[in-house]
Amino acid sequence: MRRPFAVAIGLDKNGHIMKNPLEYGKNKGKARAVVKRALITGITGQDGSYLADLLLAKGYEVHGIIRRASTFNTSRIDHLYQDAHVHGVRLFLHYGDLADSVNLVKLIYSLQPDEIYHLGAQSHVRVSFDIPEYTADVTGVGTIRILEAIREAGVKSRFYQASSSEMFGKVQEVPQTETTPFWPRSPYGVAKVFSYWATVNYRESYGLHASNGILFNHESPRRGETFVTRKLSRAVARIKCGLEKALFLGNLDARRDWGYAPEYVEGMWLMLQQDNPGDYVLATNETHSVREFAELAFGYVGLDWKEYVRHDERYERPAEVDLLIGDAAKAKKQLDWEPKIRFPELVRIMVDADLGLLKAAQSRSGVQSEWAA
Ligand code: NAP
Ligand code: G4F
Repeated sequence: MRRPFAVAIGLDKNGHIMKNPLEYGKNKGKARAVVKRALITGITGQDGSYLADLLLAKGYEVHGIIRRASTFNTSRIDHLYQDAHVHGVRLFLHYGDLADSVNLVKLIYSLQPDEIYHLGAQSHVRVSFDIPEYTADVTGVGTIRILEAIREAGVKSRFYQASSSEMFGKVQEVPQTETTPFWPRSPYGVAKVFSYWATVNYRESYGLHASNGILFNHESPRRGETFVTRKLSRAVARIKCGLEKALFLGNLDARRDWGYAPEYVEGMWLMLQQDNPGDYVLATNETHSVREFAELAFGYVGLDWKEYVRHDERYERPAEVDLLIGDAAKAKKQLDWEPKIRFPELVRIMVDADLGLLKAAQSRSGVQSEWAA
């Protein structure tokens, strides 16, 4: 399989960023105005990968910023790279980091994107208690770096900020809306509040078309393996196939408003298509506990969760967000956005996907289990 270094095709043969990637290869000389150009930070993450799928399907030229890593970190977008050779090159990846403002200014200046989707972040709440300063720098100050880069570069890019329901923290109102006051409960939540207000401030100060999506939890088979839903769906598959005997979790009482990620990236895109910028909650308006997720996921494969789930206090947080439930009425009214995939279907999608992955891996290695048979 082709690997990511070759994907950095926004760079010329000397490793310099090309001013206009459409000057590359068979695209040389073609006018750029034909397609919209988007830049995605966090393109290798869950949301970034679904957003790239969506924008490419809409005909966009898509640029993504990836971090240099000693291991491959593009597994969620490898399928797009392969498609690129069939349908023409419309996906360009560039090395960069949210801690590196010079690189961000250079990229934004040279690319002149029509739309910037800022999804990159240290996004794990529990981990943010272990690395609070790093989280503040990347998840918080990283947003100001992008906003300043837009100003420095003098571009007219529309800007999307990946704000979070974690900002509501110790909730002041149920359900939470765009006007509910914030009370963050983690370094991650604090950093996201900073980024939220930075986005509002640059909109008000400089007239940027800058919008906040206040997104409640959204999950998928591409969800990172250490978030609770994916941790559960993977463990259910592995236990069902006899590869594991137990799953260790933290607080089972926490309640979340869980939606399906591909639907949420559509909402991001809709926000940037509006004449005026704004802030929008995206949520399902349903709340379920971690325990309910476990019960449904194990039950789906005929197992009783109580026999397998154990407690480990390492997964508890110093301060917890006990209850999240969002009201997305504004998004419904102004964007015509509403979620279709509900909680039980989401659980089934995730468990089916992890069972499928495991079965495929087992058949590649010749191992059979009762489930795979
Ligand atoms: P994710 O899977 O954790 O992806 C995060 C992305 O940010 C990855 O591409 C990661 O790159 C990149 N990144 C991390 N540190 C970086 C740095 N220093 N410089 C450049 N890129 C960096 O997160 P997600 O679930 O897709 O969420 C996308 C965004 O929405 C995040 O900002 C998250 O905080 C926010 N959000 C998510 C949810 C949710 O339920 N998923 C809800 C509300 C808000 P690597 O692949 O190299 O690690
Ligand atoms: O899956 P989680 O780690 O997601 P969390 O903390 O809600 O954050 C996610 O959603 C936010 C939106 O509200 C995003 F902004 C953020 O970037 C991220 O995508 O934990 C969900 C709940 C928590 O209450 C946690 O305490 O599950 C509980 N939990 C119980 N056991 C666990 C575990 N969480 C994890 N990660 N691992 C456990 O073993």
